[in-house]
Amino acid sequence: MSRPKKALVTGITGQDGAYLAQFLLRKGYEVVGLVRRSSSPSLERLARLGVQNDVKLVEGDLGDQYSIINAVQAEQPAEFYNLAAQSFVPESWKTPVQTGEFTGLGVTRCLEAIRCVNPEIRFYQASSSEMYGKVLEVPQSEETPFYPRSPYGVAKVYGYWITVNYRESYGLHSSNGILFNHESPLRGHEFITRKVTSAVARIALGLQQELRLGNLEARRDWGFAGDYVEAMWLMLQQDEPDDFVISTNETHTVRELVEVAFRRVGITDWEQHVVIDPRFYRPAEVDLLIGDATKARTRLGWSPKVDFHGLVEMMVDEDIAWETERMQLAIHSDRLAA
Ligand code: NAP
Ligand code: F7E
Repeated sequence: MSRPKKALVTGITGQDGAYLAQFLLRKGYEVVGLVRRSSSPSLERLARLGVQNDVKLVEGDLGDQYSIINAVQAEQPAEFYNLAAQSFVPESWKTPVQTGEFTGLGVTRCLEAIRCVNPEIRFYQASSSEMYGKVLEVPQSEETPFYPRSPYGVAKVYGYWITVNYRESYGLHSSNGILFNHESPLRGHEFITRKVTSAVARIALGLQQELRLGNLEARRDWGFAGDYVEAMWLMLQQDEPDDFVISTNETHTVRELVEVAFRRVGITDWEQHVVIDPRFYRPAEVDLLIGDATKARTRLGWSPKVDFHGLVEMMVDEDIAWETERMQLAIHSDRLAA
């Protein structure tokens, strides 16, 4: 019997890392996750998908070249998925140097590890639609020039080009997935979709009154993370490395997102609950993102399964279930304490 393929995944504790780990395990892979040292690493997302005991964790940091070489040397994976990054756009104006260090230079450290240890390892880089920023074309495809609008977007442009460069300089099988926004019940609470769906759940349950937001007119092309990790894997199964846009080819405003989420819990006068707060506006905004994933559809045979309404409703429903469970736990522990 042949040995299972092994994949090394950075960012395994994040949203995409959890879904990718689950996807690869179902395909029969051995999954190794690179995690940075912490007194208590957060395995909550892996646990919510029921896979926390099925992945092996090794210590490493995108800021530390030696730790990545060490992990690659010890594990000898067939595939390397680089999902780790400082990924929250507003944070990148507060910590531009650190964002450049991890989100940008971190990619070179991964590629260097592959080049030094085993250039046959296939590499996936988590590139982003934020690279299009102040868009020069609508919709955006693999041919659209980049114009990033945040230190995060700038760092991702660096990561994109170094991935192309190692492919061209050293013949590595290194590919960029240019992923548009993708969300899920595991999304971090600071991102707009989860911020809205968790607040809507709490408002519906009487736990919160208002929701403070920034620009309601910004548009995004939102898909489901569970669908997008399949595209990452497909890229590494191709004979030749390449770059692919992954998107739904639909765009919606933040306002629509808010309306759909409140409607799910039967609230139509949502304006009563929403407060516009200038703190959530950005120094430079990305106004209109809409992807053209024709190349992924035709070459990879990939298409998204969950649409915008399905996604928002799934997230609201899971947040209601989650908040209800927390309330019940709190009541139970109060009773025990009494
Ligand atoms: P996420 O939930 O924010 O997860 C980020 C992951 O990176 C976490 O596991 C985090 O670990 C890890 N990390 C951060 N700095 C690190 C470091 N110095 N060393 C090692 N690990 C580090 O992000 P996501 O939404 O899953 O996104 C995955 C990747 O896709 C990111 O590169 C993101 O920029 C990119 N991307 C995301 C989207 C999207 O819409 N979700 C779209 C395009 C591209 P800790 O648990 O230790 O913090
Ligand atoms: O913002 C607007 C905000 O923070 C979406 C990351 O995964 O996707 C993500 O980056 C939009 C922006 O995601 C609030 O101005 C309004 O226009 O959910 P977000 P993002 O910045 O698009 C890309 C593809 C990535 O690569 C990133 O890693 O929503 N917005 N009011 C708000 N956004 C937030 N966060 N909070 C608000 O209150």
